[in-house]
Amino acid sequence: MKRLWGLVVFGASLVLLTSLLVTRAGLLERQPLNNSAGESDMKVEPKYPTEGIDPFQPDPVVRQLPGYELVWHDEFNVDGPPDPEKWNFEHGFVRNRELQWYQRENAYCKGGVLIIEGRKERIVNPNYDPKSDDWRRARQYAEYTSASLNTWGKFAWRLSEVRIVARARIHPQPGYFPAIWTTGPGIWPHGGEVDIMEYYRDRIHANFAWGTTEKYSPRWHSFSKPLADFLAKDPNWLKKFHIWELIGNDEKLQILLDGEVMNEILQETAKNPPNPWSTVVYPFREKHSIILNLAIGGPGGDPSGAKFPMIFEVDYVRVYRRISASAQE
Ligand SMILES: [Ca+2]
Repeated sequence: MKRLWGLVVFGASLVLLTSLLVTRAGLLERQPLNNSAGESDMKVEPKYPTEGIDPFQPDPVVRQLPGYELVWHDEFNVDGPPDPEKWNFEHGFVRNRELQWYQRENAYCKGGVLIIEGRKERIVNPNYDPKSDDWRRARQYAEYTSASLNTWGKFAWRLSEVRIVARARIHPQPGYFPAIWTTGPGIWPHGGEVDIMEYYRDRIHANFAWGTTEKYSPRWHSFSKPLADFLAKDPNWLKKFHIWELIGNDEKLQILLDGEVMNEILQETAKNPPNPWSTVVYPFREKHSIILNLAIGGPGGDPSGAKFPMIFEVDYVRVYRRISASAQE
């Protein structure tokens, strides 16, 4: 039974992985749609509590949220490798013609945070085939390594019911492309993708993607803001941890950074049209898994002028589920 479950999980992961392999390349071509942030009257929920927290240090206190129950979290507070019960690790060349070779040893917990480390180190590609049309095989070497963790096949949550809270600190460099994101069931992008946080090329991005009538061709609802805007308000911004959130319900989803709405969308807008590949209609009412990664190159640009190691720090990921009004009665 256990083996069977393992096969199911492996199969599901493979399907997801395959779809992701093919399709995150869409990042390179996407154009921002209209940004509705700040233009609608969507009400922001109470700000995630941060009273008394040192912004420069990890926050070890797991917060309770009124109206929510904490259903899953990783505090990354035990030094050593990330918990394999919670996380899968991607391996090798994966998406977007990025430069890094993913390997699990580039992710480790230390001092209360998950550290994903981008290194300049040469890896011989065991799948190398100079005649291959597949970029993952056509490269003889990787010149960089990094790590990518996900909960595919292990944990997933219905985005219309949860508030995902992640505290992280970024350390920009040329070519630096960290992300906190989610994907839903089945073929991408019809299962949906939420980029709760991405950073590349001097901007912080917050995006939603879902399906169209064309295979592997997403509709994006994108927003990005120059890092300079944050630095203008707070010169120490990059030295601090920040809180990224995804808050969903049956009507809408919002991506927040330190309580500010970065991007938002109505469920009714993010609706897949009828298509041959997926029965999912509302991808953001489905169960999504979480991915944490640090890519190098690809949309992040040329890392040749970067200082290594590159570091992406995650203090915690907490998933809260809304206690519905009927459950409270
Ligand atoms: Ca922590």
